[in-house]
Amino acid sequence: MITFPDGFLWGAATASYQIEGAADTREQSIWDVFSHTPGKVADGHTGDVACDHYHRYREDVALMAEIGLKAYRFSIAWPRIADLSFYDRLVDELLERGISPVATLYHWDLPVTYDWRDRDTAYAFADYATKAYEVIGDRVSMWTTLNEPWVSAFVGYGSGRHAPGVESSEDPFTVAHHLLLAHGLGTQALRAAGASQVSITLNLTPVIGDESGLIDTLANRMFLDPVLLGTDPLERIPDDDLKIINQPIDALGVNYYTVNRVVVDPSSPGSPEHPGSAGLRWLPPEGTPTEMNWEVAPFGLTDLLVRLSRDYPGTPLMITENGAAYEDTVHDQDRIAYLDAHFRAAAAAIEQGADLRGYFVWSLMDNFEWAYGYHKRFGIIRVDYDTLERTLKDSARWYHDVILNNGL
Ligand code: IFM
Repeated sequence: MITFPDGFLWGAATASYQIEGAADTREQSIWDVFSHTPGKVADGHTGDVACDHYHRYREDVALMAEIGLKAYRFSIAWPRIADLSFYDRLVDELLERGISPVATLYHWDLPVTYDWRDRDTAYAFADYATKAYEVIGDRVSMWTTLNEPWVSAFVGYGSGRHAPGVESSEDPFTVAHHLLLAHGLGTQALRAAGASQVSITLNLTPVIGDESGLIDTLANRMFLDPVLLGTDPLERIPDDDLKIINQPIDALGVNYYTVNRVVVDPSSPGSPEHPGSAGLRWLPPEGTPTEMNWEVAPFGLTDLLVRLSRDYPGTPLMITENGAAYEDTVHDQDRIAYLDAHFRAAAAAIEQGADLRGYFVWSLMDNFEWAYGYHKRFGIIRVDYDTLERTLKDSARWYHDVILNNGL
């Protein structure tokens, strides 16, 4: 039997645009514009209705309680800034069921009036953080400033596969700088308002086969180092900003899905999401991949957590996302196998000294998977998109037992 430390925080995660719907009750975000632009999202899917969580949150919190979740990670839609009362109701409902609210301020649904290429957006983010804290700060256990700034910068403003759909090799660096600044200013704003627990979530992907270290810098270190060490491996961020970015934080959120396998190939143009990577070619996944065509690589999670504890000591770690898209069935043995292997990999990292405090499965329910629309299903709860009916998958029942036993 593998057991996890006492008080280990088992949870599940979602994000506002991916589940809430009720688009008519808020301002527009860049994802509303992007998804309504023909050809951007598979089959013209949008988040207008999504899982209608905005109206069905009570039912969803009841399902969380049935699974036995200790914590729920959700994101706040910045475009709801004029009226954040939905999160007030959600947080109360969670607490009534004994579930700790973990709130992310930015999971990609930027109000259309802003653009991350503008430095001012970072300051607007800090004002928004203050406002959000005023509404639910007294009841949130952990704040997360940003979710996966790499994706916002390099997929939103590099390859253009995500909103706002900008294709550029230079903008991602400006955007990454401003996002990091937003993290620093947002953390300062949350602290000034009274927050004791503040974190950031990074998507971190171990790289296999790149001796130069370039891809590790572009995928991982260019976010880790400024936040946790106050240094910039790319030497693009001015010192004054690095000081703001390098705020003490209480946890590092880690989103882990897979590894990057690359090989030197002088004829390769590289990847548009890793500017400067010409001469490197991405290899196909080894073994049977998930429906995202991502390699199932639990060893990468152990390596990553151990590396983080070694290179960035003193910051507790939380897995804020891990999970897999598989075919649409409630008998999801593939997902159980994926989670089982990754839970074991996390336990192995703890054995080796990693200070891992919690684990949030992605995702609580099937949802809008960005450019793939509703075609990729990550949920441990199935959503019928015709009726919006929810059904616990076998993985949710299996997870219930893991949580109950605090182990496998
Ligand atoms: O659905 C996304 C989520 O919004 C951010 N992390 C990765 C997930 C799966 O692609």
